[in-house]
Amino acid sequence: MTSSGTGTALRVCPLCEATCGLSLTIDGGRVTRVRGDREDVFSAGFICPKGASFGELDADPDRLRRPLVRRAGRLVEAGWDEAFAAIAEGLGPVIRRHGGGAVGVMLGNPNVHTIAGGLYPGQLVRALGTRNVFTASTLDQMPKHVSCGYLFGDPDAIAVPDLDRTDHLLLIGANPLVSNGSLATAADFPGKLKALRRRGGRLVVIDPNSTRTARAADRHVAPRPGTDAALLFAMVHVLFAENLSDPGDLGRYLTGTEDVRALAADFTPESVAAYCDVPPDDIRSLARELAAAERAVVYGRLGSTAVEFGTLASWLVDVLNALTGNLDRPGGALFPLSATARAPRPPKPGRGFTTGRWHSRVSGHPEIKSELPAAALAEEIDTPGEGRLRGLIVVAGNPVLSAPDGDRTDRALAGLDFMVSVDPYLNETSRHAHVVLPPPPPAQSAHFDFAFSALAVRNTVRYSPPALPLEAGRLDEPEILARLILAVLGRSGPQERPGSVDEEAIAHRLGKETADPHSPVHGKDPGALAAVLTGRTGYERRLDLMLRLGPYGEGFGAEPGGLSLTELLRHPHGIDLGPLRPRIAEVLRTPSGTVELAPAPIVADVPRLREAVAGGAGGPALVLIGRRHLRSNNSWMHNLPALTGGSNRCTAQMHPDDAKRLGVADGDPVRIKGDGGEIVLPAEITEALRRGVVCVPHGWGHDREGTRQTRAAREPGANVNQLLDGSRLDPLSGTAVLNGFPIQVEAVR
Ligand SMILES: Nc1nc2c(c(=O)[nH]1)N[C@H]1C(S)=C(S)[C@@H](COP(=O)(O)OP(=O)(O)OC[C@H]3O[C@@H](n4cnc5c(=O)[nH]c(N)nc54)[C@H](O)[C@@H]3O)O[C@H]1N2
Ligand SMILES: Nc1nc2c(c(=O)[nH]1)N[C@H]1C(S)=C(S)[C@@H](COP(=O)(O)OP(=O)(O)OC[C@H]3O[C@@H](n4cnc5c(=O)[nH]c(N)nc54)[C@H](O)[C@@H]3O)O[C@H]1N2
Ligand code: SF4
Ligand SMILES: [Mo]
Repeated sequence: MTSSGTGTALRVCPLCEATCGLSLTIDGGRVTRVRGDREDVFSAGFICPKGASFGELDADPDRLRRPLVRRAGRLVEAGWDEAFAAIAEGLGPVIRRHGGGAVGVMLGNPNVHTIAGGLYPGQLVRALGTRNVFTASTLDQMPKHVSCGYLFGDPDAIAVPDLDRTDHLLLIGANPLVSNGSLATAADFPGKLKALRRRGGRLVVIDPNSTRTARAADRHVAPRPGTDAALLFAMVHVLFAENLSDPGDLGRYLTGTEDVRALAADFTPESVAAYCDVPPDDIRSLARELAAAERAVVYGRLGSTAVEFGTLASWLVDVLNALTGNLDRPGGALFPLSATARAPRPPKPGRGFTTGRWHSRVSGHPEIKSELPAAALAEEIDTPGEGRLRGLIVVAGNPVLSAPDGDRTDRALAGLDFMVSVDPYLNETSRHAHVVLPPPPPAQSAHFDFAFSALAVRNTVRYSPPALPLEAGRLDEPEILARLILAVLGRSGPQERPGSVDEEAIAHRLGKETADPHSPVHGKDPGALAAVLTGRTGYERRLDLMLRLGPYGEGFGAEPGGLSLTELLRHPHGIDLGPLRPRIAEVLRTPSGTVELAPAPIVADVPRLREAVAGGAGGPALVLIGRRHLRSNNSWMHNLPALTGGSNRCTAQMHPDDAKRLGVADGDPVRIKGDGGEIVLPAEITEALRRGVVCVPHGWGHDREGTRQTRAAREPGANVNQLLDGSRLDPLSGTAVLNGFPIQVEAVR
């Protein structure tokens, strides 16, 4: 670490789920070089081009340095006090007149990569008392939460592939050689896949695109997009039909197996072959190989979640793991245990997982994990009537580009009475805000992975203090969010300390812990415990509390030698907490205390799949899927010189046969039409794709007025989500169907 502005500093990378440890060279108060930290306990030196751009990200001249406040229609720079006063003045009347529920909260992806995003959004939502909460989860992994919620009773109990020990990895709709992995936090995915094959293991990929990962596999199966649930059901069918189902030790925790057998009875490989466009024998061998492997694991990602049958497919992934005895077994799928998780308590049946405690106003979508579908954000704002959203707080999100029908979202945001964006950039979304609050660049921020430590393929714990001191005139993001909470509560006076937000959270947790007979601090005085916490800031004290009370914690003296912030600071490269281990008994929170393999809400969705399968090959002629690029990050890293240009382009990839039929040559502009609108972009002809599939990346369309991302605007690309109107959702999870939706394509003459 450095206070003079010169030297090296260690910092975990916040730019994707791989959470690599970086070593930053700092010269004159700037990051001048970035390397992988070889001594990092988790990543051991791995780094990718995005991580290497960390310095550019810090130094981007378009990054906002001061808050922006709308004055006479224009966003102008302002001081922090002024900005929070403007928020109190702007949101206050909305809340007084229409209630806190008239203010929505939209939380974007980077919240899972920041300390601020891990600690404050819950308090912000409670301060507003709003049920209008939207996040990127319903554009992403919500189907997995829902299926795990029903199977295990806890939507956050997600088993991850034990990459270091498996012999057979079946990847469905995932491209970790580009994404660097997701819902499976593993630094150096490329190295781990190589190691798998070196030890004689097999990699099998199911993906309609012959991706970098698919090309590295032993076997690649390319089904029609959106049909995986049927394919997986047929694999389940084969396991039962050929007596290959053997849950092993897990058996005593399983209920509903016979129901699954009955459900799978008519999903024969022959019956789904036309629909999936996969030969029946291929489906049989996929199932047999999985069952035959000593230690195998099925893992599904975005191509299995943001699809028409996302929850069914996510469920079937774990059904396959359970039936083959690979769930909760080394080399299979295991539940991580992070250092800030609640320490395991004696097993007790839970209340189970439910959804629909409330519904969205316009389309009646059920609440899921206290969230409404991101695809419904625009209609909740622009549909007149009682309960309409009039205010919005967006933290680290760009729904104009990342959610369906960007034009509608764009117009809806323009019609809000008051909008706040916490964002480092003036982009397609934040340009509508009345106040923009910019967090500092990553090198000036501390880092702790609350989310990804709970999804990592090995248990470790790391904390990065800020590598550089805060520039003058900056607030760190925890303080920004704490002050935003105070502004919402109407507590903006000069006597109000943002630290009170942290102290309230600490008091709340200690109140609960001291009342819990299983807690190491049961019966102790919460005030005295709070006084023991260390940390320079409120968020550090909260982290200290979570570490002390976590599964590896020192328990305020109950477990000498255990974790605390002080102990963690002694290990700048992190602390290894060991490989994942079986722990299903402490995970289960279902009413039965078992893995409920055939949950009623999921069973009720199976007829919808049967109907689709009955349609056979008669689906739409052309469907669209997405892709990611190593040098891109959703909608927001297109402004960095190191990551732009070259092959990182927004094109419509299609098979040569489709191009020929359409009369399109490589590089020709094509018009793509969908339910929500149309876009024009260049065609890129490639044999990698299946026939009938067009592939366009998301996060592009940087051509709107009033943004400040100079480089991105020069090569704007087109917004693929304009093709969607927000009505195509996986019904059980409210997740937008971003892959496998029908389109029409024509050459632009
Ligand atoms: N068609 C299609 N659409 C997709 C997808 C797809 O595959 N296809 N993928 C979906 C997925 S998986 C996701 S997760 C979403 C992502 O969509 P969003 O959640 O909207 O996330 P990003 O595009 O990553 O935008 C992040 C915003 O956060 C800001 N930001 C960056 N760092 C910070 C920070 O430290 N603090 C704060 N406060 N702000 C920060 C950026 O400037 C940007 O405005 O997109 C989804 N949309
Ligand atoms: N470089 C880079 N890394 C990233 C991101 C980024 O934008 N850039 N985004 C991050 C985020 S927010 C996330 S959520 C993760 C996502 O991580 P991944 O899911 O690994 O990434 P994707 O590239 O979206 O992979 C989805 C794959 O599903 C395939 N697919 C599409 N439809 C179907 C289908 O119906 N069935 C099957 N079987 N496959 C299908 C696609 O062809 C694609 O290869 O990546 C993260 N990492
Ligand atoms: S793989 Fe992800 S975490 Fe690692 S350096 Fe690249 S962007 Fe950062
Ligand atoms: Mo995502």
